Amino acid sequence: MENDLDEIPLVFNEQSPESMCQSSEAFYQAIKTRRTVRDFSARSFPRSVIENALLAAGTAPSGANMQPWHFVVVENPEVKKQLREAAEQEEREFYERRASEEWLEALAPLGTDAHKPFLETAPYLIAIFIKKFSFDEVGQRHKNYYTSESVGIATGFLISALHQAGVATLTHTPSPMKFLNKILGRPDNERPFLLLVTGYPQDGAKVPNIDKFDLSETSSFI
Ligand code: IYR
Repeated sequence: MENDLDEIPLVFNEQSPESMCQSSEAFYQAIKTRRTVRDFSARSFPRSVIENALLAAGTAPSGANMQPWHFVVVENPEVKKQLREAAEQEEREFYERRASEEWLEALAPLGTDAHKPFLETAPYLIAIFIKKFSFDEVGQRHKNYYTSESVGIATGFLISALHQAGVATLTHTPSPMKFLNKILGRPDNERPFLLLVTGYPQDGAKVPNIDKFDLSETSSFI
């Protein structure tokens, strides 16, 4: 019986094994230079860089191709100020009351505190939302699947795309983040996932002297 699947030929760039080894090494060398930056310059860059990175993020695989993400790019200084004020209020609660001793100890090497000046300094903030469900063109509500996994993958694509375009990022997670819906006017079916701070690092920016696990610690081959 003929099915009605609408299919097109796959476009796949096969490489020789030698080229695969080189490409994988080159990508590793490039991505390992990405560092989370907390001191941003106020210098800006073309919005098309952000748009291209968002297009790249939107190519991520997602549960049933529901693409359960929404990105709000904030450039407006007044809105950034509101976000900073709301985030710092939550962060003060976190550092002074909510966080356990164990959590504060884990954060100590990063030197973070409740001050988030980068939310006003950095040229673009990207608020990323998870859509637990969506509405189609006729307003019919439908469920999305594997939403955290999907948005996590898309965010990984976004961070990688920005990095290779020369944009530094900070994955900021004020908690709770409900204020993002309010300030950015997003509906209730969207849950804040992450606030991605993007820009150039401040001249002379420093980062914590920390390293990543070895392959033998993160992976096993059977
Ligand atoms: N959201 C707080 C605390 C914080 C938590 C983790 I886990 C980090 O890796 C970094 C910070 C803040 O932004 O300061």
